[in-house]
Amino acid sequence: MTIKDKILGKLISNKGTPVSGEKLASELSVSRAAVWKHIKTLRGEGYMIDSTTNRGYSLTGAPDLLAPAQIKAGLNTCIIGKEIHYFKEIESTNTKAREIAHSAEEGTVVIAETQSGGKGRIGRKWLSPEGGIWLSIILKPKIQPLHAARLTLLAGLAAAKTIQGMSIEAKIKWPNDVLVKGKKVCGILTEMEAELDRIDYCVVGIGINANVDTELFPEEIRDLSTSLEHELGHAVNRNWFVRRLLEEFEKEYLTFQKDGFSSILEEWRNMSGTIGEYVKITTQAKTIYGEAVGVDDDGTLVIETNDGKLEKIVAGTCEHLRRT
Ligand code: BT5
Repeated sequence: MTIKDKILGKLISNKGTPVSGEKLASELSVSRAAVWKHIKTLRGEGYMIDSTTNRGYSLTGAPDLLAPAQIKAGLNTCIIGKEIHYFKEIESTNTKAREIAHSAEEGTVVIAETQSGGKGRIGRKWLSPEGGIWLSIILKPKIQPLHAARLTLLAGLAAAKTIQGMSIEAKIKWPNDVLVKGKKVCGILTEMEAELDRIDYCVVGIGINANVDTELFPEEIRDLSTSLEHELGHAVNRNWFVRRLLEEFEKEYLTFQKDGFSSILEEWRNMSGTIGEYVKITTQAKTIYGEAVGVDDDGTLVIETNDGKLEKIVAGTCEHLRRT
């Protein structure tokens, strides 16, 4: 964390009560002039900071930014989000997370206000304008690489539960989308580096259309997507949402490591919008139509095809179709 973020953190935790420049300087081992310089920078970024002679600095207003100090104030986690790397703009938080993953602690988060090259699966693009939540979590799970898909389901469950917590009915579309009224509000991209029998790291990227105007999206995506702001009729407090999301994610992740995947999978099934749907599955090799009848222990989707055969789909794109 930079000195500037530390100063902001102290002002936030003081909840509007002034803290003296001298105290800040001695606690952070910098000069009072340096404290003053950082206060000026924070003001330039939109933080409203009063200064009163003899009493010090107090925070009276903050801009709607996902700055680490703002997220961390009140974040109740042990590993996820202990370290947060923040960018106003970045190509892709997943790409950045992969760059730093080897030396990063498990749970480190990369978050950005906008992404210029947000990534979807298999080379697809992810639109990431201002107002959204675009973040990646670095994980070092002690699981077999072939079980890594479970992390995508776990992340989808955490995102869906966080959205549901705002009284918005969220459903998970296999394998990695969260839908509201059939429209995509969140996408997940899990990437990993692994040996045959061991994961070096996984990066779980989560994109949420929080306060995003999806009407401005290109036509082919517009009607298939929605945002939390649109569903609620008002903007969401993104810092609050990120805290809840990281807390929910950590809860699921710790359960997964301690007790295995079965309870997560059961909750996932309960929130699944795919099971019971008539679907079109496109994999690298083929296209399959049928009813989604289940998801097995590894997150593999089971389809009953029109001729009654069961097909297991490990990876692919799923479309919910209406039965004719
Ligand atoms: C995904 O891929 O849904 C994974 C999205 C992951 C995004 C996060 S943001 C943080 C992290 N950093 C990254 O660079 N990525 C991750 P997929 O299932 O392939 O869906 C991609 C498709 O969703 C696109 O081809 C569009 O049709 C559609 N799409 C693109 N942007 C969207 C948006 N903002 N909201 C809804 N749909 C979108």
